[in-house]
Amino acid sequence: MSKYKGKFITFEGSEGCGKSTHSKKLLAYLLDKGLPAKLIREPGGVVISEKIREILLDKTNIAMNKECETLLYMAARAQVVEEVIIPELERGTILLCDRFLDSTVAYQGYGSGVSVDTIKSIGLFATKGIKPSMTFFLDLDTEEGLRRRGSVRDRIELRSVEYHNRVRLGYQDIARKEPGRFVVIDASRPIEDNFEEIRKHIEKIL
Ligand code: T5A
Repeated sequence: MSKYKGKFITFEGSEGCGKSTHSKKLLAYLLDKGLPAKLIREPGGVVISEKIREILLDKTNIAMNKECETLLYMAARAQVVEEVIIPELERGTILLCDRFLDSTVAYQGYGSGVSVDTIKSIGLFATKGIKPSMTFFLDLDTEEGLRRRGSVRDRIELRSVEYHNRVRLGYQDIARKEPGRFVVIDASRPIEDNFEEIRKHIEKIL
C-alpha cells in the first residue's frame, strides 16, 4: 500500500510505440472527468531535467559512454522526483509519466549491457523508492515503431534495430517479472482499441 494519496501511472515501451499518444489521451480523459491529473515526461518534466534531456538526445554527443548516459538519465530523474513527483503524489494527483526507471533498465540495461542490479540500486537512490502504481507497456514490433517515428531521429533512436530489439525483449522480461504492476498492451492495434483497454484498467484503480 502506497504512503501517497495520489496515483503514479507510467507508460513504457520502445520507440514509436504510442506512449505519448496514449498518455495525452488519458490525461484529457481524466481531466474531462474532473479528476486532478497531470502529465510529465522523462527525461524532463522540470527545467534542470529538460536541460539534461538536451544533452542526452543530442546526436552530436557520440562520445558519451554508457555509464555517463545511465547517470544522466538518473540525474534527470532525481530532480523531477523531488520537484514534481513527490509533491504531486502527496497532493493526491493522478500523475502520468511518459517513461520512468523501467526505461533505464530496458535501454541502458538490456540494450547497452549496464548491470541491471547497478541500475536498480542507483535507481533507488534517484527515485527515493517511488514505484508506479501501474505501468502500461505498449509492446510493438521494433521496426514498425521506428517507421511510425519517422526519419527525424535523436541520439538513441539512431541506434541499430538489434539494439532496439534488445530493449523490446528487455521490457517483455521486466513485465513478466512484475505482472501485478504491468499491463501489457498489444500496440499494433488501432489507437482507439489500445486506449479503450488502457481506460478500462485505469477505471479499476480510480
Ligand atoms: N531513454 C529514456 C533511455 O534510454 N533511458 C531512460 O531512462 C529514459 C527515460 C527519449 C529517449 O530516451 C531514451 C528512450 C528514448 O529514445 P523521446 O523523444 O521522449 O526520447 O522518445 P520516446 O519516448 O520514444 O517517444 P516517441 O515519440 O519516439 O514514441 P512514443 O511516444 O511511444 O510514440 P507516439 O505516441 O509519439 O507515436 C508515434 C507515432 O505513431 C502514431 C502516432 O500518431 C505518432 O505519429 N501512432 C500510431 N499509429 C498507428 N497505430 C497506432 N496504434 C499508433 N499509436 C501511435
